[in-house]
Amino acid sequence: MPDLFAPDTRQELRDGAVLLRERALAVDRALLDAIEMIVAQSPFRRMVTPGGFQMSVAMSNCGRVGWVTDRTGYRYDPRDPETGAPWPAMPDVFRTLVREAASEAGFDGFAPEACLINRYEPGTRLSLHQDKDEQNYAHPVVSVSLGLPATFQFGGLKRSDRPMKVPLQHGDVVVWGGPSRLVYHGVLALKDGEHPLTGRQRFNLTFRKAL
Ligand code: MD3
Ligand code: FE
Repeated sequence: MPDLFAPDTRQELRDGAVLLRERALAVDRALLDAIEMIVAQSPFRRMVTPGGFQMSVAMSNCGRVGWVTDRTGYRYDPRDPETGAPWPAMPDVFRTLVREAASEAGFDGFAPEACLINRYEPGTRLSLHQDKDEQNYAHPVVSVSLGLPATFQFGGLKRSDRPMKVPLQHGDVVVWGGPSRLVYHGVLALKDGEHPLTGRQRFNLTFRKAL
């Protein structure tokens, strides 16, 4: 019998997009410690788009390849262009969480080789875009939010489709698969605040099967 009073931790945002509220809470400190280790090797940096604009989001990566942008375009690169070294390895705590969350959303065996780490500070935003630099859209994208809350926007397959707004909070995990894999999405300017674990920052981990 379904428990009518159970908190609705699992929410289908649209076709193929499943929000698992607070799914990462049990490992939040381990995730933040791992981010700290990663950015000690490959520091956060604000990359430049092919159009010549500097992004307000600061980024780093871990895993076999990392997402980068510069004047020549977007790509997945096995090396950090800033250091010339391979990206730090993907920590087991990332791998396990994301594999389990994907499975709960209906995608068994999700083994991403890329993890993009986004850092937001008050005022930072990410304009509407599609994630299209991967080889195979049959795999989902999984995102994990940590720290200050943000308002996430997602629309449809056309930029002109009116976006919906969803608050994403500390510990929330979203799995974007199937018909949702190519929807336009973005993040509104981060409001100022103070989070007990991250201070005036929000981090977002985005896991992709890139190759
Ligand atoms: C829907 N990151 O890194 S997470 C990105 O909060 C990105 O930093 C945002 O968009 C952030 O590309 C949003 C939620 C998300 C991530 C990837 C998606 C939603 C997505 C890919 C396809 C569809
Ligand atoms: Fe994206």
